[in-house]
Amino acid sequence: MSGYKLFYFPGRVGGEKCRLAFAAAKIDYEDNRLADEEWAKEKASGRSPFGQMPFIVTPEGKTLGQSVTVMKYICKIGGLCPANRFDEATADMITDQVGDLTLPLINIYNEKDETKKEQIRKEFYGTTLPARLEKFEALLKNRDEGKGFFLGEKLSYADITFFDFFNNFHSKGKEDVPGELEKFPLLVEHYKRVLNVPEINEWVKKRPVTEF
Ligand SMILES: N[C@@H](CCC(=O)N[C@@H](CS)C(=O)NCC(=O)O)C(=O)O
Repeated sequence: MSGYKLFYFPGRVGGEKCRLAFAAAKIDYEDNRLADEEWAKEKASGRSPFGQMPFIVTPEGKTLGQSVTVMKYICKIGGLCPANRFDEATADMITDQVGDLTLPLINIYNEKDETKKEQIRKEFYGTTLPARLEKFEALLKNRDEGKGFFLGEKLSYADITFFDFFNNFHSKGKEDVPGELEKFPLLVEHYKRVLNVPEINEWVKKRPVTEF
């Protein structure tokens, strides 16, 4: 055990990109999956930096919150970060763009009015997402004709974030390629490439099966 501890609810949702990062970075950790009552106690202890999960406790006992920050930190210490500053900024750009795409998903989930829900869904899946995916595919093609990862030959946190968005929220944690990617052959191959990174594939196969 490396001494890292991750704290999140029992599902994938916002914690899974951290678990994927730990797997890809080959860093052992304690995958603490807290039930609501356990979280209430943990939250009351004040240990989580912002009173939210996911957060990690490092081997030195320091804490770090915010899922993207944790995911990037684990990738950086595991060597899954581009080597030059511009590529690192490009990985950040991709990660932030995926973050932007996650917001409409939350809006769709939270909307109680069925007509409005359908409107937001239609706008997102009919217009916004395909337009962004076209750009993601062009970015991928820019490197090695799209035969590798977003920043070249090596996996980085940009790939993990992009994969998690589709695997977590669209393929529901299963290994299937989500339909949303169908019209983007290079992104389909990229999804499979990330899924087939041995450490990621091992984790996807062995992780607890949860609905969300
Ligand atoms: N932007 C934050 C959001 C964190 C967040 O909203 N966490 C939720 C679970 S997904 C949470 O901790 N809810 C329980 C609470 O606030 O008590 C991140 O990505 O980590």
